[in-house]
Parts: sequence; structure tokens; C-alpha cells
Amino acid sequence: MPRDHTQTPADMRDAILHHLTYAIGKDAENAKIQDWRMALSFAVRDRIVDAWFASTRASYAAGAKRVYYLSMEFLIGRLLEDGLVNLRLLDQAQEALTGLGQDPGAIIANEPDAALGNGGLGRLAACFLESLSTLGVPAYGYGIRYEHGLFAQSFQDGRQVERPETWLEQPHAWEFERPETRYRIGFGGGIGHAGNTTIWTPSEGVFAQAYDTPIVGWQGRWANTLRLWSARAADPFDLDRFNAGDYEAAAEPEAMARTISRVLYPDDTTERGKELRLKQEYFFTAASLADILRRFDSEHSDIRLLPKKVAIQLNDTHPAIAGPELVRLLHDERGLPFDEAMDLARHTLSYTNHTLLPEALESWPEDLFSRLLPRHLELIDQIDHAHYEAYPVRGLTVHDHGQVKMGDLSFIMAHKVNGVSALHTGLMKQTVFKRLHELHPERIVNQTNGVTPRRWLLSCNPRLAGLITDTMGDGWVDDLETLRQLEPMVEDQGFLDAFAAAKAANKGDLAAYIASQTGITVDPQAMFDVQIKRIHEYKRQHLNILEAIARWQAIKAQPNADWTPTVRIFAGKAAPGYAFAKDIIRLINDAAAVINSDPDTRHLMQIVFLANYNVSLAEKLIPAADLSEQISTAGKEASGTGNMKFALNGAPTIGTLDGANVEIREHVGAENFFLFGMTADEVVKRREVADHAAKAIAADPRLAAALKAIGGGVFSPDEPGRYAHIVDNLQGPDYFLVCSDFSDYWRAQGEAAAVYRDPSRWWRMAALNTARSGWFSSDRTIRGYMADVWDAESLI
Ligand code: NBG
Repeated sequence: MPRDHTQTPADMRDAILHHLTYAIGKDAENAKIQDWRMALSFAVRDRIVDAWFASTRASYAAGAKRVYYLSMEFLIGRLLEDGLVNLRLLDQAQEALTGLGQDPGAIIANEPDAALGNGGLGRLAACFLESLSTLGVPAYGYGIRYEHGLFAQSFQDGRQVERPETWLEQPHAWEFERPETRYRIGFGGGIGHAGNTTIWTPSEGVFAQAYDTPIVGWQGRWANTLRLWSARAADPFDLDRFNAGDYEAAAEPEAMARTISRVLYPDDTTERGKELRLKQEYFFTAASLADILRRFDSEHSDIRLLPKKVAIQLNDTHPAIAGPELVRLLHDERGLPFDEAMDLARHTLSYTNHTLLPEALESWPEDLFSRLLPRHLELIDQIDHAHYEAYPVRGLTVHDHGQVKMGDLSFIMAHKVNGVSALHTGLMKQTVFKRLHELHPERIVNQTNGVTPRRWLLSCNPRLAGLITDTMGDGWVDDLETLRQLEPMVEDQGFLDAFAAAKAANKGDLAAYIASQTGITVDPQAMFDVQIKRIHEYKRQHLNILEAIARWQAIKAQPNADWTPTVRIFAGKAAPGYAFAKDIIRLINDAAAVINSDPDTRHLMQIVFLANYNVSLAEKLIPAADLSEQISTAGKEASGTGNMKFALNGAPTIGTLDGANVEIREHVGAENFFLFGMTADEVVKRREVADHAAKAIAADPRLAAALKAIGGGVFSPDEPGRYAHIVDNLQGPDYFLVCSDFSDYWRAQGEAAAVYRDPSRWWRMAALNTARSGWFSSDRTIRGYMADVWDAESLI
């Protein structure tokens, strides 16, 4: 780990003790682990704040354009280690804490995970913020300060149980409350006219109150702000009712308002038409736009400069109401002509699409809209009309059967629309946005996702990071494509041995963690085959478990064949309302119980499902993975970002040609990627084949036997029919083509296992995955947005 030589362990020790005494109010003898964690966090935060102020001053001095990233989700995880790593203070902190008789690892792990997101979309937003700071781009993230992040998951008899997440119950050092920064956000009410102006008078209102978290980039050269909004009652407390003894009624306005920022919706790629969700969306979007315009006004007097000075990125359609809201602010409130308001808004806004799954494309009933946001519905009509006037194509409207389609609205109100991988962007042009794309052929651009190498290699995998730095210096940390310099090293046995040793040590740590969490003892020599992501039929965790069951049966039938000992590791949450996904979890747990206790096979095959997947667990699993499972039905996974993290950490992919897998394979080389399955085009054709699942099953006795075992209750002897509906689904409609891809998946698994048995081949392949994954840095992605979408500059 490179270190900052201006700060010694003694400086660190002084800073920690100072904060322990004066901020926490404890002495070293009585301090608990949380007190040490807070004292260390404050010590680090002081350094971050210095960088933060300097960055803010530099942005104003330069009159620079600012980038605003509006996102319902920021899955940031823990920030202490991030700060220590980016400021290069980790060694000094470790030394100081050890000298004080404390365990640095335990102190870092004491921080609650900020789980303000569901999965890839939220984690991408967090990586982007870190890269924006690393690159010195003046930027703000805007979102919601949920009191409860994504639910905590545990298992009861193999079933997922959800509990509320409570990250705010423990203190953390990162946010600054800004009581002076609050905006009134209205809902409902009516519309009046005075002369040429339209006046919306809302009937309800809440305050949006700001909380700021500084996000520091690599080497502390720059820090940006994540500003999260918390809802407060506009009229907090009814004293008359309180004095009359009606305490509940007195507290009601506060409780009602707070509901808006109480919980993160636990849906991932499925949308629920909930009024509260639309309120959340408008709440944070309106507050953010008000704040953006206030900042703009403090520097500029001509509103026509807006697109030159402000770039607003809509992360999926969740902030799509920004289009009509910005038009409302410019037209109704500032008196610009409608056309000009629309033009300015469009040149300021851009939109990222993250999924083509039809159930995830947001649309809102018009009657809900007119109740909550009557003026916005009018403006949407006007926007629609103006677009139709310019491009008179029949049937191309934002309204559809009484629904407002937020994807189309976002497209029309954005100057650039981007997909998140090359394949996904191509499919956007051919499917959901086909007609709009024909009218606006320049608008859709691709920006393939990326991940920050600071968190996803340097910090989470110090052993591999150390080896790389020892081999080629630390320039890779902010210029990840230089990892290519490692390529010749795959001819060097000493390097490959060191690479394998780093992985082995990481696997040892993970094995200890698995034992502590599940009681299962796994052999760190076995191949660790890992699938971690939200549970969804399109991601096909059921394909994975089906193949594992078939392999277990094959091992039983031929115990002396040349098997590769394997541990299949799963982690991920299912949306609480998604029954099928929850049944997949239960099936995996049930199968694990039977297979792990089989004395004939357990030295060759084990299955582990780790509960409560989150960012911190990913940081343990990814460095310890041998094989990365990216097995979605082609055409369904927009990009994936976990796939990039695994490749970067030296785990080759077994995967389909879906999302960014396609580009990963191009970069690492087809010979270093275990490809299987149908392409997106073949998937579409296969669905047309009558009885495609039955045909696939008839052609593969292994698949038939695995399905039979599940359907016959081998894994649920107390309730043999428990999984009948899963088997029925797979034998019948099998929309995600699990059966049709099974045989090829089995083949690819066999190939991966065979290569793993040959260490000289395997470690070469693993090391080449690392050496050739540099393109997947989110620094590269952000540079792409800067050039193609935002026209923004770096100030460092
Ligand atoms: C997700 C996609 C992933 C993609 C991330 C980040 C949504 C709506 N989409 O494939 O499913 O990697 O977005 O772009 O969560």
C-alpha cells in the first residue's frame, strides 16, 4: 500500500486520541470499539474536509461546469477504509491503533454498511462518485437519505427472512447535517392563471433537508459532495392538539412527512406503482433542482447559460420528473417562453437507461399523476405536443392507455441517452427506443459501465494489489489500463506462484468466514465458484443450482472419475414480493443441506449460501473467487459490474454473451473466458420453438434427472411437492431458457473444472484476466461521459 509520508503513525495516534477525548468524550481505558472507530473516522474526516473545501473553492474560482448525478440509490457501503486508502493513511492508522492495543481490522469492520441501494445501479452510482472525485470533476451526487436501507436478510429453514435495516442506529462520522439548506416540496392542489403565467398551489408540503457527505478521490486531490435529502414536516408539531391531550394527532404531520424518506424500495428491476414511490421521486428531484438553480444563481445572472454550466444526469427514470420540473421552474417561475424552457432543460439533462425488462420500465397512471403533480401532468402534455409538432409520427406519445411512460419522457427531455454496455445500447436502439431512435439517431450513445479500482482491487484485495505494485509500481491505481504491463509476467513462474498464493490466502480468509457464519467447513484448495447478485429469474441462479445437482448426481454415479473439488458459493437477496426468486433461495439452501451432508461426495462438491449480501460481503468474496458466474439469459442483463470486479481480481468468467460480458471477453481474450449459451438473437428465436424446454430436457438425460430429483422431493423430503411449481415452470414456459442453455452450461463447467486441475494453465488465465481488465475502470467510463455527454472538465 502506497503511503502518505507527510503523516506518521505518531500523528495518527495523536489525532485519534484527540478525537476520542474531545469529540467522543472517552478515555482510552474506557473506550469501546465503536468509540475507537468514531475517533479514527474523525481523524480521517479532518483530512477529507481539507480536500473538500479546497475543491469547492477551486470550482467557484474556475467558474466551472458542474455535473449533477441524480440517483434514487447510492450503494456506498463503508467509508472509513475508503478514506484511509484514498488518503494513503491505512498503514499509519494500522500502526497507530496496534500501538494503542486495538485491532484495526475489527475497528474498520465495526462501521455499518450504508445500503442505500438495491444492487448494480446503486453501486455504479457510488463508483461514479469516487471516480468523479479522483478525476477532479466538480460534481454532486443527489439522492435520498433513507432511514432504512435495503432490508437485512437471514434464513429460517432455508427461507429468506427480511428485517428492517438500521444503519442509522449506530453513529457514523461522514454526514454533515445542513439545517439551513431546506426546500419546501409541494404535492397536490390546483392550478391557477394570472395573465400569461400559470401558478401551481400545492395542497400539501414537506421540507427536504440536506445532509452532506464528502467523497474523496485517490490521493485526496479532490473531494465532491453527496447530498442526500431527508423529509421533514413543513408544520412539524400541532401544539394545540398536544395541549388538548391528543398526542398522536399532534405528531401526525411529522410522521407522515418522514415516511417519504423512511425506506428504500426493495425492488430491483421490478416496479411497483406505489404513490409513495412517485412521491419519493418528485421529492428528491425537486429538492435537487431547486438546489442546483440556487447554486447557479449565486454565480451567474443569465439563465441561458444553464446548459453551459450545469449537466444533470438522470440515473434511470427514477428522477425523470426532472424534465417537467425544470420546465416548470424556467417557464412558470422564471417566465421563460415554454419552447425556450424546454430547450434549455433538454440541453441540461441526459438520461441513462439501465434495463430493458418490460416490468422495470416505469410508468405512472395519469390519475395518480394528476392527484399528486397536476401541473406536471399538464406540462408533460405540452412537452408531448411540442415533440409531436416537430416529429409528427402517429402513436408516438408519452401517454399510453392512461399511463405516463417515464422512459419516453426521459428520452424526449434529454440531449443524450445512454446504455451501459455495447450490447445493451444496441438493443435499446432496436427495441424500447426504436422509434424515438429513428427520429433522433444522434441521441443514443454507449457508455459501458466500470468499477473503481481503489475499492475493488487496492482496498478489497491488498495481497493482489501489493503484488501488482511490487511488480510494476502503483501507477495502475489511477491508470488501470497500465495493468497490461503485467501481461509478459504470465511467462514468469515466480509471478504466477505469487498470484496463486495471494488467491489462496484470500480463500483461506473466506473459508474462515464461511465457517464462522454457516458452520460449514470448506476446503480452500477447492475451486471457489461464485455467483453473487440479486436473485432473479433472468440472472438464473436456478440454472446454477440445477447444474450443481446434476454434477452431484454424476459424482455419485462415478465417484472415481476425474472431478475437481468445487465449492459453489451464492449470495444475494430476493425482492420481498418476488415469490419465485424466494423459492430459488430456498431450493439452493435445501439442496445445500442434502448435498453437503452426503459422505460420498462432500469432499468434491459443497454448496454455500451466505446471508445478507452487501458491499462489504462482496469485498470479501470477490478477491477469493476462482470462477465468476455471469449466466443471465442473453439480452437481459444490461451490463453487470460484478463481472468486471471478478475479472479484475483474477477470476475468469463462465458466462453468456450478455451485457458487458461481451466486452470482458473481447478484452481478456476468448481463450480466457468460459463461454456458453445462446446469443441474444438466438434467445429470441428459441422462444418461438414450440416446446423448447421439453425438447431440451428430452435431449439431455442429466437435466431430466436433476429436474426429477427436485420435483420428486429429494431436497424437500418433508414436503415433496415444495418445488413442483419451479419444475413445472422449467418444463413448460421456461421464459428464461434455463433448459435450453443447460447442456452447454454443463459443458463449460466441465471445461473450467478441467483447466482448474492444471495449475499452469489456470493461473496464466487468471493473471491475464487481471492484466487485461484495466479498461473496466469507472475512471474510463466517467471520461466517456465527460466527453460525449456532459462536456465537463477536470480541474486537476
Ligand atoms: C442494473 C442492470 C445491471 C447494470 C446496472 C448498472 C437496474 C435497473 N439495472 O445489468 O440490471 O449493471 O443496472 O448499470 O438496476
